[in-house]
Amino acid sequence: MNLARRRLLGAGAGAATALAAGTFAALVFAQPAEQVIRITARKFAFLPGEITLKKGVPVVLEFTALEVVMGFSAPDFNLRADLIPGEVAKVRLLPQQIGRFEFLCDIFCGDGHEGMHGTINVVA
Ligand SMILES: [Cu+2]
Repeated sequence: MNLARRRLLGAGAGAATALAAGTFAALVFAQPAEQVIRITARKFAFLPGEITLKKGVPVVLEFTALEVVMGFSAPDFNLRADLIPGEVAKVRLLPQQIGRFEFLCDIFCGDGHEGMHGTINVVA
């Protein structure tokens, strides 16, 4: 066995270890390019307020807050992010279950904050 081939096999074994250790990361690489969904957070709504995703298809949610610091929280997916004006907050999501799931703003952003929520609709 020549050295180059041995190196190649070594790299393969390393990748297998990485697959076992970091299944999520490996999964992201194995999937087709992620769909990007842009969501704007403003007083006092997410726009769009409902997003429809396909089960098993990874997406990146890109949030922009227009006025003040806001939060994105999707408890059913164990996801949250701070949404800071002037920055784009990226949240990766791989929906595994069909259904309708609420997300909300979890940083007080003014009167009307309590009504600031939206729906992630996961379909087959
Ligand atoms: Cu808020």
